[in-house]
Amino acid sequence: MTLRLFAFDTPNVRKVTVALEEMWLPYAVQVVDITRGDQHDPGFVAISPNHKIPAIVDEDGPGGRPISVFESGAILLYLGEKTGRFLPADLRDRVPVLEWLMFQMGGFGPMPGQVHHFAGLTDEGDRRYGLQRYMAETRRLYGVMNERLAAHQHFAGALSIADFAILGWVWRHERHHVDLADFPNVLRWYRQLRARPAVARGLAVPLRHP
Ligand SMILES: N[C@@H](CCC(=O)N[C@@H](CS)C(=O)NCC(=O)O)C(=O)O
Repeated sequence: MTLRLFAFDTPNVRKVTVALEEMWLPYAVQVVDITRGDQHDPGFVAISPNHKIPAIVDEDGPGGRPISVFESGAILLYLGEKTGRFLPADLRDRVPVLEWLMFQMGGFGPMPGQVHHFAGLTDEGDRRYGLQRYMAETRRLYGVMNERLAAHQHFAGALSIADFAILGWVWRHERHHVDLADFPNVLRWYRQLRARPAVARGLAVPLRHP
């Protein structure tokens, strides 16, 4: 197996497992249990200097030499380049993929991630303010996605790494308290992606120690 994925069961990792399955790339999972602090292991930090999953090591990198990649957006772009799939070669077609990928990386990930954090607090004052702020922004982002998908089957032309990136977080909509029935175009898109066998495999691959 030439490609190792350093992973735990989280939205940013699920983007990558879905992409790997859709691209038919063989890979081995190395669990990094972030609840135990494995992300601070010096061996892992050497490939992921921000102490976060996901990261990959591809023994069969450019020029046949190994390469490591951290940050899920960079990993998706790398895999798209490597396989020539789900990332258009034509610049005009690639721009919307980059736009929606950056939309996810900069907003629709950090914002619902804050909802996950504040929803877990016990102090009611802290909890209320955080949830009010980040749930409003998360719902606004769902509104933007719903608008986009009103006139588009996918986020950026044909199915792309931008869809996989966004899927990783929509997959956790219940945890950030969003009812997809409020965003019918997102619901339609989500159901369509979940019906794909490779997506189902990517969302089911075990990412925790047994
Ligand atoms: N921007 C990064 C975010 C990665 C990230 O936040 N990973 C979380 C899990 S989803 C993590 O490793 N958390 C462990 C920690 O913060 O200590 C990416 O998209 O790869």
